[in-house]
Amino acid sequence: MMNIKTLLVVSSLVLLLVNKIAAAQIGETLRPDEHAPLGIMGDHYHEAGEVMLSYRYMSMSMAGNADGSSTLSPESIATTVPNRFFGMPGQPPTLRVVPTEMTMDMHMFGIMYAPSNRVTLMAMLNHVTKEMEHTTFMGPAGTAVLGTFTTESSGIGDTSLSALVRLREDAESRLHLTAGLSIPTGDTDAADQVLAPTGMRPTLRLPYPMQLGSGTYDLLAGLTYSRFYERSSWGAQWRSVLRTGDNDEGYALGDEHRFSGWYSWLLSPNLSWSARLEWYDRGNVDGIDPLIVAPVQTADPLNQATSRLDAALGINYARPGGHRIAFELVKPIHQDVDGPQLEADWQLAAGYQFSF
Ligand SMILES: [Cu+2]
Repeated sequence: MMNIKTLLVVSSLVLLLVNKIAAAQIGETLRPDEHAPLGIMGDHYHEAGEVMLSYRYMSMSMAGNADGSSTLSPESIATTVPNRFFGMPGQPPTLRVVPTEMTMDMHMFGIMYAPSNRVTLMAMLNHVTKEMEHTTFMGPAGTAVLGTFTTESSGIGDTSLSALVRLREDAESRLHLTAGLSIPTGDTDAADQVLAPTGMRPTLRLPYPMQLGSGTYDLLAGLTYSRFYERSSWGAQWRSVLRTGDNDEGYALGDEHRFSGWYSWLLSPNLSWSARLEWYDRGNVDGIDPLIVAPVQTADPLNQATSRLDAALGINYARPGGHRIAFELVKPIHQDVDGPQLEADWQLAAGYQFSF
């Protein structure tokens, strides 16, 4: 038999929980645009004691090659672009393997918890699948196609831990800082079978864009501002990923910087839509992995930098009880790549968030 003291403790705990859930269920209607468009990470913080669980699916697609802002055909790459490994055994003078398409699918799981009103902690885990299609040209010269092949890598990506620090808040605006660390839980030694210009099918370490993680501890920094009106809002965010040192393979990926601005309109108290512009910049790979050697542009550390202006349209939906659903579609409007390099084509994100 439970004694009266235990019964009292248990029943008050149950009451507390019921009360918390009921409060969340009734809760004041959430503004859908209180969260930025879905492509923005770490866009909001929480009140002390709040927890948020989130799932986000992102699909990215790249197609066609360019150098700078001008497009390049596979034939011109295969016959005119020098292979940096020429002179090593079996390496042709030009890039005889040309990537034509790439897709990346990502499942991201996040948890946010606010130990105080000033600080919200955020952890993000993700699973990534990358696929790249290639055309292999026959032998060391000419435009005869030997065949096509696809490489794939799949697994856990890098894990991030961040703190979001509230700097200023009033009835209409918010400003917060993000500081975090990305932990190299993603592989940097993924391998797959390729079709070489000789017709052989060796299994090789995959080039830089196909690896799952950076292999380095990366610093995450950002600043986010949001301003709210009765039926609309806007915001701006700067976010950077800064690499520290080199990874076990002997290189560091380029730093990444993003500047984003958005405007959201309420369609109803539950639904908003948004338009967003983002400028994205990534540097070249610093150093080289001695096991990444192939007559393909992606194996060159100096063919990785890119600058891009993206435009995005999104929808946010929020309902009482702490549930949120959001979508965003991103399309590049200008790109400048250190080429030859595949160009970004489009990106789609869909997400669900639950806070209590
Ligand atoms: Cu949150």
